[in-house]
Amino acid sequence: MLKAVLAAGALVGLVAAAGQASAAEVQVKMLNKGAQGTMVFEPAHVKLKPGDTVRFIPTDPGHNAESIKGMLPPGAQVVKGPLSKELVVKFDKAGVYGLKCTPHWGMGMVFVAKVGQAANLADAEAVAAKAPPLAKKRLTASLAAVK
Ligand SMILES: [Cu+2]
Repeated sequence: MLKAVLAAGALVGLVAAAGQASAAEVQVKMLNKGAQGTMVFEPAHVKLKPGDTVRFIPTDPGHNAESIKGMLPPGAQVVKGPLSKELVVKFDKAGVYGLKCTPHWGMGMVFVAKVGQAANLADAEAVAAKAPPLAKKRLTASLAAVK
């Protein structure tokens, strides 16, 4: 009996280890109002491993997720999701990624993902510095948070 319990425990351990090795999915809500204010991605920043995905969920309609020009690693795919639709983005290449909601860029609706080592962090910070004031504020905070 004890032997069987130990075997079952070992099996659970193996399954858990396999789960950690495979890609993870993070869910990000697109909201009119969240804990950090109006027009937000929630969470506003995440740390990922290469191959992980983010599912952008249109909890409130009228939002999307689009790559911010110059805020993605060299060779990474530019994304532009449709308004009010769910979008799943796979982050294959290491680096820092900035995304925005197209209609609410000026209101600071931005998102940052750091995947593995962020070799392009200085470039991303330079882009953030030139963003509209609210976007700049949130991008700068998120870039600092994932550093
Ligand atoms: Cu929006």
